[in-house]
Amino acid sequence: MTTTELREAILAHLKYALGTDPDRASVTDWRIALSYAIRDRIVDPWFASTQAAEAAKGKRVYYLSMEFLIGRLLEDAVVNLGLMESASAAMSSLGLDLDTVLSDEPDAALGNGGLGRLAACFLESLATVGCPAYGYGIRYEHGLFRQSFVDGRQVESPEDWLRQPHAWEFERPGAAFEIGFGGRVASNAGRTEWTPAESVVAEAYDTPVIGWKGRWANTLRLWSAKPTTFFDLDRFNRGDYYGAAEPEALARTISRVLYPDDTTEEGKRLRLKQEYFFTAASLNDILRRFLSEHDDLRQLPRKVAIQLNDTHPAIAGPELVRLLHDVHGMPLDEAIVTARGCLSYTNHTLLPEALERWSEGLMGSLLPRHLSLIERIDAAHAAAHPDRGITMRENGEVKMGELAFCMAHKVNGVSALHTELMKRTVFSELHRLHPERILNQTNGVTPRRWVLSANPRLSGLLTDAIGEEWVDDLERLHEIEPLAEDAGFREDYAAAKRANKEELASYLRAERGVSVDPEAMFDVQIKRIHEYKRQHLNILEAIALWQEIGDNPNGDWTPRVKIFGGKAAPGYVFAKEIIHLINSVAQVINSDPVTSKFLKIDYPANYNVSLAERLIPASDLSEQISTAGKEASGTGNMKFALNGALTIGTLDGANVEIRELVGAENFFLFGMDADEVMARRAIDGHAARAIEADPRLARALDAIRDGAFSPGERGRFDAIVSNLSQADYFLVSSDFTDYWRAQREVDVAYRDRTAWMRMAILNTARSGWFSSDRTIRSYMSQIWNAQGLLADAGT
Ligand code: 26M
Repeated sequence: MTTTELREAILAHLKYALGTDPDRASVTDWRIALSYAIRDRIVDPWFASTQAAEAAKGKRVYYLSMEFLIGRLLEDAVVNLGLMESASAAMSSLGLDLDTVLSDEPDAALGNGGLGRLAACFLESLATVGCPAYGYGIRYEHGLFRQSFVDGRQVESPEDWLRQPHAWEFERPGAAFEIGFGGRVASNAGRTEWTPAESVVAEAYDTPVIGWKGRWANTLRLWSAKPTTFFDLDRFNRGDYYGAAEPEALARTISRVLYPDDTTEEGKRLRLKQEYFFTAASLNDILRRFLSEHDDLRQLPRKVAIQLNDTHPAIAGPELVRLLHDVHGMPLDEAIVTARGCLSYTNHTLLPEALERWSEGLMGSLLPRHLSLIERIDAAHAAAHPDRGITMRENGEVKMGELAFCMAHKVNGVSALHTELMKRTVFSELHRLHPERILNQTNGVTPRRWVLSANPRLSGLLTDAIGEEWVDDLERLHEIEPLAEDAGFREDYAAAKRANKEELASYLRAERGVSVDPEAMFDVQIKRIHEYKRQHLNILEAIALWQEIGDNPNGDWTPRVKIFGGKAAPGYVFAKEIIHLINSVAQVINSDPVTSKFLKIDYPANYNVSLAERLIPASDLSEQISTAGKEASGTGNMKFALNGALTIGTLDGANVEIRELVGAENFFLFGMDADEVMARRAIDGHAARAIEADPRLARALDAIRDGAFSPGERGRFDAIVSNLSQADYFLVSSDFTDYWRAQREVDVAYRDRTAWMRMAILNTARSGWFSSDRTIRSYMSQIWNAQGLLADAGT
């Protein structure tokens, strides 16, 4: 598409779709006009892919996920269609800067963190490799809350991404299913029938997902809850206007808002409704599509692969059994085996507090038939394994991990270490009974978003050096390995990093009024705030460093800017304390005239996908410092390594694999490994011992305790101090000394710029394996038995 054609298309949409003209148009109008113009280019490849998939009559993959953390869509589409240059030229010919227009788009934040972002990377890779697939989820009216800081404390407000016209979705009133809740189960003539007491309509909204070079496109189908009746006319006529609107409001509540990961008990009932709502709608849709092409439901596993992204859609097991057995009359045992042949399950965490359990009371009242089927499935499993030591139900609760495991033919972890720990801990008993079921699929990230579009400077350099093939064949990055020894390439690589840092520095100055020196090391920790991720270990090190610089202000310190980003679940009190501490420490340290040329701390509020795209390309050091054994994989860690940030990290999650691939000499390792963690926890008074052995740690904790960061309010952070001195379950104190040592090694290494750049280049060169294309191909061959159809789309 030429610049002129694109320009004309934009102007036509501005006029005919938005009803405005160039003199009156706002940035948002231009952005939407551009989006429509780009969307028009997606529709043909999208149709071609759908037709190719229908003609092939092969297997389709269905990715069921409560979360899709997509971020902005326009730039992704422009990049994948190869229209970046035309779009930029077209916009400037209209007097606009493309970047300004692209950044006007609100993030689609329909996810909490790693799990949701992984789903978004997978969708893009599924399209890039040409695998016929659908993503299924919920069209939340409000995504993840917006975060702001008031006096250093997190304040949440609702997010409103759908307020502006949404150019990417197509409403499908014709694709709708009625989803029931509650009611009675009755048997007659040997057939069991569930009669729900209430129901809502699930209506589909489709967003095309276009792969690299527009060769293939899939569909993300999100369900929106609508009432079965729009309003109660009798009540309206009686003058009860609020009452008349009630059925609609109640129904819509189901897709109103994304649940933030949380520890609170409230709203559990609505969450279970959300899970069943989107799972049931998706399964109905899948069966409808299957039956339009085939007639024998026993063939289902040959044509349908359903991936459960965590246990949130685990009710798919009993629901599919119900559809096959109750509705379509397949014998129960056969229905269970058939369902299992379709289903597979990904586990994303071993943290006990995050493993889903539903009380049988709640489940029985909302999903009575499903509860009875779970009992039958459990009984069938017990009968097949008389020596089994586990059950799906315990203390009046259904354990969704066990249910998902028993209803899946494959169960996967998300990194090598995590998968080993799954076998050894939560699923040890089930693993013994089904030794073939668990397998590893190490996570990946899409290079189109996380390198090509987030880091155009690095991308240009890579393409100049080795051609464009790396974009969908990321292991080709190995070809730049020899260039680590090429002084000219190192300089170009350093200049690209430097320019990214300058751009971030001006952003921080403009948006936050913070001034940072691009010469300093940019040390970045961005992820959800959680005790196991140990942002407090990072801030403790900052305090100790600040104290040491203060003792010796004329020392030869390596300047650093520590940047934090991330949200805490609204009900997670301790995580919110950590946020408050980081902001309070930042305030004191940043205003210290003696130390501030060596150490600054910044914590921009409302970290999201778009902010990650700014921060990662500008980072020198990636903080991946979770307690070993607790971070299932991490995916941010991969994005940093690809963009040439060196990692300081523990042997946790995919860090282990990153270190193996980039080389131990190009990775700053510290801390206990997972086995040492377990042993350390058994030592009485481990935290107190660690503090006693390290005066720096003791002094940093004393400063917090004495109110150095809470003037006039000693004891403000006692919850943190006493946690770290006593129970310290996540072993912050025990790992501090080695973390400090590794950080000082980082300081020394950063001063040798040649050596540092060599290491950075090797990180980029050797991280190509972390492309989500590799992950998806591996799911296709090892779990789904699905074939790519790139050649068949003919685009
Ligand atoms: C949150 C707040 C309070 C208590 C528990 C949680 C919580 C912890 C983990 C909720 C959900 C959790 O796991 C879900 C999840 O997002 N897991 C992440 O999945 C990513 C993709 O596989 C991995 O890269 C991350 O390591 C993993 O944490």
